[in-house]
Amino acid sequence: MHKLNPDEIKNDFPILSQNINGNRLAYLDNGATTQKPIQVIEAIYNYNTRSHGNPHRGAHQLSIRATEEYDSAKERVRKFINAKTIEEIVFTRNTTESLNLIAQSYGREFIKENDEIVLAISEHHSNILPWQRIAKEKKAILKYMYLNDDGRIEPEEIKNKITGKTKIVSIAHMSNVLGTIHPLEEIIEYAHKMGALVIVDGAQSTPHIKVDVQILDADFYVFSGHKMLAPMGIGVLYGKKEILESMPPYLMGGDMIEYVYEDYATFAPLPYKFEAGTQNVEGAVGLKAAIDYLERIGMDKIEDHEKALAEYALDKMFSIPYVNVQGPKDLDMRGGIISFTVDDAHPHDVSTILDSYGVAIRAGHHCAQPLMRYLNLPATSRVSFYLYNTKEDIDQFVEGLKNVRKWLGYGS
Ligand code: C6P
Repeated sequence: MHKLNPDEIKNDFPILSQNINGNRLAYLDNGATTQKPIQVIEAIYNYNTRSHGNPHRGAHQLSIRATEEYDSAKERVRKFINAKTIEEIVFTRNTTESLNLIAQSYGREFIKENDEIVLAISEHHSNILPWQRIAKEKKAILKYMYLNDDGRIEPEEIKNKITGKTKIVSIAHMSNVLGTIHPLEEIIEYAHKMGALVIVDGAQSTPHIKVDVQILDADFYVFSGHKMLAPMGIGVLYGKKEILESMPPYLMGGDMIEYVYEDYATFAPLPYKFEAGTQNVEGAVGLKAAIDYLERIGMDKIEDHEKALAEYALDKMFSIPYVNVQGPKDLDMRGGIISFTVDDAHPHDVSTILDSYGVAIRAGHHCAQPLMRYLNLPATSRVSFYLYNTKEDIDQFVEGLKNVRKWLGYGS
């Protein structure tokens, strides 16, 4: 199997060819959002110049074309994650909306007093706040699986926290802070044995590793288009058909109904029951083009490439005495996200200094304050890789990193 060629791939991304602060741009903030290849930009342009209309609502050609584009994007997503039918694919705005939909629909309907909801302490706020709200409303109990010193969940922790009272386990496939890939197979198997449903936040995994929802057997799997080369404003909620069917609608409005009477309504079949209001067709078109692009390169190659970049970066970072890398040491347990701190330097300063070297990274609490508190850190700096990143990007980052303490007035 040939490796992917990131230099060739980079040519497809116009934004990456510019200089920032007099330096070539090394874009290492892919955990926050990714850039778009010309193929995605052109697909959106073509849609807007040939096919734009309100889908499912007109008999005229543009409405029909918009409907076809929207539905074919849904089929493309179904195939990408190997869902059984498009009834299991709901388009949302993003991961956040997908998680809120599940909590507000499934949670409101089925969670009862003293039921337990289990999360990992490493969750993004989007996978904590919706559950805090439901737990408070229903007098349910929120429990967390904690991490070991290596940033991983131990098998005993899974068995200690998931019990016969657990109704929901909601966990990220990959942590957006530590890059940890959580042991989903074990968690899902055990949770199902205990009678709980499992929701997987795939915001940081779907763009980078092959996901097969049938093999995984998660009950829900959610992700955002903008972290996988597509535009902002389009996200996905996968749910098993029989579970989605048992859930009430989340938002009420146009296109999610069957019949509306003065004081009651019946609802459209799946997946439209969960898609109230005018849909983001150009987002769906962009997502389809993004999936075409990723699959043309090959998800296996993308994963291998990012692992190689992580290994290359970690090697260099471990050799700098004042750089402290967070998360698993073992490459098999992590993806292409590396959080770190620099002695005597605030992560925001690290990020600002690196920006002057043309290196884009993220710093802060990464919308994971409970994890930061658990790690006893106010914030971290974070690099996150994608298919277009090169060893040259990492060399540029490491070069800047070695200068951070000098900028702040320390000798080295
Ligand atoms: N994390 C980051 O820089 P939205 O904003 O809905 O597309 O994604 C929310 C979200 C949910 N779960 C995980 C694991 C995530 O990483 C994110 C987004 C970005 O880490 C922005 S805070």
